[in-house]
Amino acid sequence: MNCSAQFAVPGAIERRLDSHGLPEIRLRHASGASARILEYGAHAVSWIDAAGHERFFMSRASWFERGKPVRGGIPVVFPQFCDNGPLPRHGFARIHDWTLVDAGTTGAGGVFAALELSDSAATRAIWPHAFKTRLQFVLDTGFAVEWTIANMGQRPFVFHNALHTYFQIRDIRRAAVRGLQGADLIQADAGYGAAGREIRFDSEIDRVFPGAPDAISLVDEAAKDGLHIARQGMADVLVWNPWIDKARRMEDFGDDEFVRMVCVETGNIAAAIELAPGRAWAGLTRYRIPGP
Ligand code: TA6
Repeated sequence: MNCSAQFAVPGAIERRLDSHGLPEIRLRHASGASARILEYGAHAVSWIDAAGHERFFMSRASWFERGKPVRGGIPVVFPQFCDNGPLPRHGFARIHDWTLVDAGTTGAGGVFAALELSDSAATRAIWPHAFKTRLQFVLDTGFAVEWTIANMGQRPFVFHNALHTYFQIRDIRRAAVRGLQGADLIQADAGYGAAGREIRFDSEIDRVFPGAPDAISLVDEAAKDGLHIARQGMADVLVWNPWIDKARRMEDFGDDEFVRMVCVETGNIAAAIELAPGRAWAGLTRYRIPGP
């Protein structure tokens, strides 16, 4: 069922209700790749690459109801990261309805959808600033997220933001994140250290790598697979896996699901961004499957 034909492009862009009754945008690329983005939270819930592999993890126990975050895909974190402030954890952007404002094909043959969220009485009640933020999802042989945040008010404000991306992998115990060497290390549950050549997993990890190199990669040895992550304007990387105990404590996450996922997040996590009135921040993250 099409909620609206306004942005429909036959075979490439479709707007419909998902199986939970939430409006979603479906993108299809000539390569065979596809993606689905919920208008709720501007939440990308699926990216299937040209070879037919689902790249995003989605918990089988995830909620799909307004007021609760979706557990998988790309939760949009803004204007607060985690519990570092008075707002709902990870801010309010992921639990608000965004508006589809544009969709179509790019000059390079990609397919895109753009969604926006602006301040409202509900957001101003908890965060007294006028803003407009836009996420543009671009599907081609990879998947990119282009993000702008504008201060529409008369006073400066500061924010943290991140793409809290859940990747599906075969086995966390045979996975690694490479390219973080040289970055400092802020371990949520321990002290500081310098990241080595690669991050491997044998327990819960919840680590921020401030100022990490712009190009990193996720290696999924068990599946002989992986992907590259490049970013601009997003200073930090965070790597998270809940492991056994935390997985058991999460109501919207299966006890065994920690084995098949890892979050490699990109954003401005360690340090806040300050925006003067009338100014805007722009950044992007691009996910790419290594070529044959
Ligand atoms: O990004 C890592 C983290 O901050 C972890 O500490 C964990 O809380 C995770 O986010 C998930 O947060 P959520 O609010 O989505 O359950």
